[in-house]
Amino acid sequence: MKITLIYPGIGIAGFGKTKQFPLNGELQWIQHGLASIGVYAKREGHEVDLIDMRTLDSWEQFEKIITLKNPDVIGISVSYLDHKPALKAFEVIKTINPKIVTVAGGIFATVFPQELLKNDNINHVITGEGEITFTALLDALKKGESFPRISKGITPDLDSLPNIDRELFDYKRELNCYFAPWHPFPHVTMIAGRGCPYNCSYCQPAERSVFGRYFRIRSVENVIQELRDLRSKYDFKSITWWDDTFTVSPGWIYKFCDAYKKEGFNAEIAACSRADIICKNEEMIKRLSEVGLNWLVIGFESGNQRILDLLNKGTTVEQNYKAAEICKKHKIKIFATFMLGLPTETKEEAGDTIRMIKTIKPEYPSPFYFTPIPGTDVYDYCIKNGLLLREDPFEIGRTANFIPKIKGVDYKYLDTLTASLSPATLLSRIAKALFD
Ligand code: B12
Ligand code: SF4
Repeated sequence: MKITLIYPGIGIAGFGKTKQFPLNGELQWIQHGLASIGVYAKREGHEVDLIDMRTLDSWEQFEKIITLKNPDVIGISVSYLDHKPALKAFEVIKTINPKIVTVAGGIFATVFPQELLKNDNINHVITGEGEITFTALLDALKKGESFPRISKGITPDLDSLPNIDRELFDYKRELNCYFAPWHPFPHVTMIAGRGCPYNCSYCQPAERSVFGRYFRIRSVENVIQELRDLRSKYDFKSITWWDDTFTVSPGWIYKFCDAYKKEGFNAEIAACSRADIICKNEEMIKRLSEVGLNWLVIGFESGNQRILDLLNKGTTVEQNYKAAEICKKHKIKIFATFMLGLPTETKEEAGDTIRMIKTIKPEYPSPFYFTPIPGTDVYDYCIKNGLLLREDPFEIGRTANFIPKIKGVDYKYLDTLTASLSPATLLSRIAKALFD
């Protein structure tokens, strides 16, 4: 069967920006989900290619490509940010050839499948992890068998999945686009595990509706064999780990560091962690820094304990400050995310966050105005209390910007507060807002 996967990542920037902004990762990095589904289907004997809509110039060009390819099945990854172009793509496909079987998956499809089931241009919706069930659908179609309109993806054993097929995308774009400022090229992104054991209310339960309640991680051997393969193909010099909390299992990290060193890898590493994990595992952080970790993304979120508790973050203000000290001690640069303008946040509480940013002085400060993400507990709170400012409840816009998001927040005051931050912070604020 001929399968085309589509990454509709033009929700913010629109068509035709990839060449103009080679260092904007949102325009360049591959999407692991589609690269994983694609390679799995290929392994089972299907012919798979991919359209990355970010590289196209117009809907006319999209139409031409679909007409030319005329595949049997098209699978589209649907996120909130890209759900409009995704829906339009389904419509265009069905206008060109109603016989092409269309499949929707991804986080939007998982959290709000009923929104997609309403749409006649979509034949099947697969929720959760797609590798096994998408391929089962292809096998059924090949045999002329029926398949349910909606199915829940079977959770795969991560070690049994083939290495993702990065070259379904134009991979040189990711090789030449770092995540952590000034990381050397070639750069690759990696994922070791899926799921997160924490329960932050601005993130869950949406995230675990895709990956389940439990954190799963590939074996160290499995990860190392992928890195070996990437080294022989691309000789990479930096890695960004997309795992939500790369450092969640210290035992795994120690084993990984030993294997990474023994295999002679020396790429610089960026990964995500949490303040509480860093404070409880300073030795682990030291070990990671010894093998090349030089950037940690830490969601400090707030400098106020009531707000941290409201977010169910599971961390303390003291841990935020201490985690930053530990990173500095071990020469790890901090990519720090903060949220301002949360429901019920007072001016004093927002001030605590600004003070924290000024005290910690992260190398890359990323403070933004809180965006309620559909499928999360805080989003439900905002809906229940009529706080959303936007009319379309699925239109989240960019999280990384400074525009008003919810009612009851004095954004003018927050603008004044954030204006007092360092030029570096303001620069990152401008850079991040480029496409708004
Ligand atoms: C890496 C990442 C990014 C990168 C994206 C790089 C890229 N090109 O993919 C960057 C930094 C650019 C980014 C941006 C954003 N992100 Co982001 N991101 C992630 C992160 C950490 C990893 C994504 C990933 O690779 N996961 C692993 C793969 C294997 O999973 P997957 O993509 O979901 O795919 C599986 C299933 O969804 C399904 N599936 C996916 N597509 C399809 C298609 C079909 C046909 C089928 C059948 C199945 C299927 O099968 C796949 C394999 O099992 C996730 C958190 C997470 N752990 O997933 C957040 C996450 C997805 N991001 C999130 C958000 C909010 C954003 C932004 C809106 C932030 C912003 N800038 O404003 C944007 C939106 C970008 C967009 N175009 O949608 C949220 C989404 C929350 C929600 N409820 O929707 C998440 C869950 C983080 C969080 N915990 O809150 N992100
Ligand atoms: S914000 Fe991070 S730590 Fe919290 S639940 Fe989401 S992925 Fe897990």
